[in-house]
Amino acid sequence: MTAPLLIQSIEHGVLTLVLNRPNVLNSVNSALSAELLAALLSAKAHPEIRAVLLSGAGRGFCAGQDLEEAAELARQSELTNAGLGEIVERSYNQLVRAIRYLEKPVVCAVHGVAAGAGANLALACDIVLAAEDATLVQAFSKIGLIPDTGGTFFLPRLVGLPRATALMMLAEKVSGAQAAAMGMIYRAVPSEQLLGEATQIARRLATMPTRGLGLTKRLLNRASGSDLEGQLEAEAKVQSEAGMTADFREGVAAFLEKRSPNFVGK
Ligand code: T3D
Repeated sequence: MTAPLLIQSIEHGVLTLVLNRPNVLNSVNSALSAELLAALLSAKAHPEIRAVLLSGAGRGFCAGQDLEEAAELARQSELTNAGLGEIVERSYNQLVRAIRYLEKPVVCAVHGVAAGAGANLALACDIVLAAEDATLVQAFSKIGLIPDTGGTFFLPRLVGLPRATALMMLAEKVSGAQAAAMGMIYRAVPSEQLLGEATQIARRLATMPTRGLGLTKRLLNRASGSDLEGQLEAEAKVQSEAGMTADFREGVAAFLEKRSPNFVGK
C-alpha cells in the first residue's frame, strides 16, 4: 500500500494535517497540493473541526515546490505558453486563500527546513511555532524565481521591508530562534517540545469560541489594507456578529455565575 501524501486525523476538535513526502523534504507536487487544499476546504465545512494543525513528516517541514515536477511543467509550459504563474494560481494561491479565509485558527509547526513556498505556507498560518534549530529560507532567488505563496505580502508586514528585502534577495537562512526574535513567527521552542506545544495550542484553541476567533481572523485579514476609520467600522459590524453567538452568551453567563465556560463553537 502506498503511503498517503497527506496524513489526516481529527482529535479533540483539531484537524491535524501532516505533509508526508519525507524523501523529498515534503516538497509540494500537484497531488499533495490538491489533497492539502481539499483538507483545508473540508475544515470549513465540518463544525466538529475547530482548529487545524499543519506539520511535516520526516526531517523537515517543507522544501517548497517539487522542483522535478516544476522542471517538467516548465518544459510543457514552454510548449503551451502557460507559464509558472498558472501553477502558482492553481496550487499556492489556492492554499493561501484556503488558510486565510478559513474562519478557524490554523497552527503551524515548523521543524527542519521550510524553504520557498514551504516557508511562506507556514507564514500564511495564524500561529506559527518553530523548532529553535529549524531553518526558514526564502529560497526563490537561488533559482531565479520570485517569492510567491503570499511571501511578498506577509514577510514585509511581519519583519519590515528592509529585512524582508534582504531575506528574499539574499536567500539567507534564518533559524527558528531568529525568526521568533524578529517577529516572523510566534514562538521558537526546543525541537523535542515542538509538536507537543503546537498540539497543546491547537487543542486549546479548539475549546475556545470558534466563531469569535474566526471573526478576529476576518478583521486581521483586512487590517493591513485598511485605514483606522475603515477598521473601526468593520470592528463594530463584526462585533455585532460575535454578540449574536451562543459562545458569547455562554462566556458572559459563565463569568456572572463564576464558573468555567463551555464553548461549543457556535
Ligand atoms: O511551479 C513553480 O515552480 C513556481 C512555484 C515555486 C515555489 C517554490 O517553492 S520555489 C522554491 C523551491 N524550493 C527550493 O528551491 C528548495 C530546494 N531544496 C533545497 O535547496 C535543499 O533541499 C534544502 C536547503 C531545502 C535542504 O537541503 P538538505 O541538504 O538538507 O537536503 P537535500 O539533500 O538537498 O534534500 C533531500 C532530498 O530532498 C534530496 O533528494 P535525494 O537526493 O535524497 O534523492 C533532494 O533532491 C530532495 N528535495 C529537496 N527539495 C526538493 C527536493 N526535491 C524536489 N523538490 C524540492 N524542492
